[in-house]
Amino acid sequence: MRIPFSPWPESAASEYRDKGYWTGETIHSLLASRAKTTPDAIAIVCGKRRINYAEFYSLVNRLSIAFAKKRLGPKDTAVIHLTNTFEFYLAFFALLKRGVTPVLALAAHRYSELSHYLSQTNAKLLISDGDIWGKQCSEMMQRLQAEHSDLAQIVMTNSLQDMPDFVTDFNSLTSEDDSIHGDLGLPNEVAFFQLSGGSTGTPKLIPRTHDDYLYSVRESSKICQLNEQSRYLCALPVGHNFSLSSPGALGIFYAGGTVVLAKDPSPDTCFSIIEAEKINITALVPPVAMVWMKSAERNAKSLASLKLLQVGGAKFSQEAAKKVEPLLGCKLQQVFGMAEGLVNYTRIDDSSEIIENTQGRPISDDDEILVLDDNDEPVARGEIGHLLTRGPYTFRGYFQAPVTNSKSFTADGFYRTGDIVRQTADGYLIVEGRHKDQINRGGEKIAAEEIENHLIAFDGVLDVALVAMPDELMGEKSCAFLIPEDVNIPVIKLRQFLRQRGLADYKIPDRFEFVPVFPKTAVGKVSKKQLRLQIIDILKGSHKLSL
Ligand code: OOB
Repeated sequence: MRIPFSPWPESAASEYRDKGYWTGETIHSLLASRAKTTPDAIAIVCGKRRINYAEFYSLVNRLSIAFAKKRLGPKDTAVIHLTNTFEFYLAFFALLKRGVTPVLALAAHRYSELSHYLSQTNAKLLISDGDIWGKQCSEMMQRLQAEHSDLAQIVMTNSLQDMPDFVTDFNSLTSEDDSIHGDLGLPNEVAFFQLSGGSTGTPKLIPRTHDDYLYSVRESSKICQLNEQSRYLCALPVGHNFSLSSPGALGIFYAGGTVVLAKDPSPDTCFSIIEAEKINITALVPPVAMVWMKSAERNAKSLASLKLLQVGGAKFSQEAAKKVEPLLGCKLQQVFGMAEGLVNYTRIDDSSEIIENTQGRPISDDDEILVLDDNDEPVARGEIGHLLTRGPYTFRGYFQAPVTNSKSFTADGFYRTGDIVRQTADGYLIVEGRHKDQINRGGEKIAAEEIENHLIAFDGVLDVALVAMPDELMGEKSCAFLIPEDVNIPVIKLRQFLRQRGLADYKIPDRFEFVPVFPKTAVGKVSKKQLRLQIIDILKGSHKLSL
């Protein structure tokens, strides 16, 4: 094993192979076959650049050789921290080809998150782009390099032209170079790390193998009926599981379609791209879908080419779901997925009843679904319970996290998703809530414990609890309840403190409340349920503000 991971038991693995789910191919092989079958078709549009499959694959090969020359290879890891640019896919495929394992950081991540991924994986390479860091960029990069002795190289790039040192000229390759120009990815080993939304103090890494990921990509591509005419707008962050594989960019590459990148998901940015590029499919999180629906009332004609809008990442209300087709003129598909594996889709031909009221059903007949009560006993079909799952593309353990793993899995390998669901008679899931201690801020996940650990380090804070508060647009925002040592602390100082610690912006609490004590449960733990009710009361104005 090059990168240690929890494998599927051999009996399950051979079943998945026998059934043709795991084909023994690598993720980058899908690009290699497209470069052969449809070399001239446009794979990616990024700003003014249009890259066809042949060029794309040739650049991937060149960059993979450049990685080899930098002595990067199997057993090495690299952190990719890029905005929505062509370079993301280029770096991703080139690393896979070289057998180097990328960690797909989100562009919103900052020092705190990056530092954590670097320590966990001893990554030798960090690929970032200057734009997202603004002025503090070089300072933070220097700090990361100083603190991580394995980190030999940081590549800052916005375009290929900025990385001449890295992309060797194909024509000047020697026979020695040829010998390092192999395909080093192994189908049944870890291809890359996805990130968990998490509920623990530190972000967790999810190892995904070529075999398991590729299966989910192929099936997702079929479920969404993608083909060479599919034109996908990637408006959500490129590295997120939704936009990468559900069916996302990889599903599009598999089908031979075109991925068009948007730098942000706002209607201002996206509507003109949709019109100009004749986009027919895209994926959004619920708050963005709501904003699009508002804008479309004035601007519907630019969306004429759009056939399918996928919405997922957080619960999409039934009322909003009903409005998609009338306002945007396209079909809705609900997607309930997770970086850990399981992805559910409403199917394109499903009734509007199902599309509007459910979050879909699993990709695979072999996705095993359990809905259990608090004592791990199955509930009756249609009743609410904890969702557990196991299957051909659901992982079997977080990277080097034995304590979390012992809590996150049953003895027979079912993953405890932390979601509360109901399953309909025909196997569709309806998400009813969440058991895990996480805030879902319009699709962006915040692990309460991670933020609490930061805030408790602030001088003058005695205790802290982070909870979700309802928000009309985002679904949820975060509220930090603090017990101060003596006097209330200026909120601006708390925010500054968290920023200085290098936390991603979306994780900084939207609101702070100071209280003398926390409500407790019967067993004496902080009652987050009570705190959530307290903040709802405060928002309704029935409580005096404590600020
Ligand atoms: C996607 O992946 P993650 O890893 O950012 O977050 C997973 C969690 C789920 O466990 C659930 O709590 C929530 O996000 N979630 C939804 C949902 N889709 C995700 N909750 C309610 N309704 C939905 N439709 O978010 C993700 C990965 C692949 C495809 C789509 C979303």
